Amino acid sequence: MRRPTSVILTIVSTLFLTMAVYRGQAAEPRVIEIIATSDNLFRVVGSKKPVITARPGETLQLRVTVQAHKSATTPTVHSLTIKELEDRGWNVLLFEGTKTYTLVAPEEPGKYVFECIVMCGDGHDDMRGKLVVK
Ligand SMILES: [Cu+2]
Repeated sequence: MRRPTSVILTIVSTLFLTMAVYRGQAAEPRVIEIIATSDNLFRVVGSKKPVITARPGETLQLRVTVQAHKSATTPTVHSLTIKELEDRGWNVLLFEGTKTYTLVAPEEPGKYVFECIVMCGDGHDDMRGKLVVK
């Protein structure tokens, strides 16, 4: 016969496992819709300015749509780069079409500029936005 302590341990660990599964489901990463427009600008859907707001350490799903250049003779390529967070994955090459990238906001509150670092043509110098962590 099993000892009462092991029965209790089994029940407690099952409970914790169940809670972990539920919390995982509740914490589905937020989806942020971003458009890299045909005139080389970032738009964040639902926001007047290209600003992403996140909580410290929040996991984000960036759903990025890249529109083809107006006079596209070569494939359209951009990047979404935060220079100070490059080593944490915030440097993705963007190609025409829609793709989702899972990235984690830094733990340090602040404003971080995201920008395109691929010379994409007119508008490139203004192709940026802000990640606001608070
Ligand atoms: Cu560019």
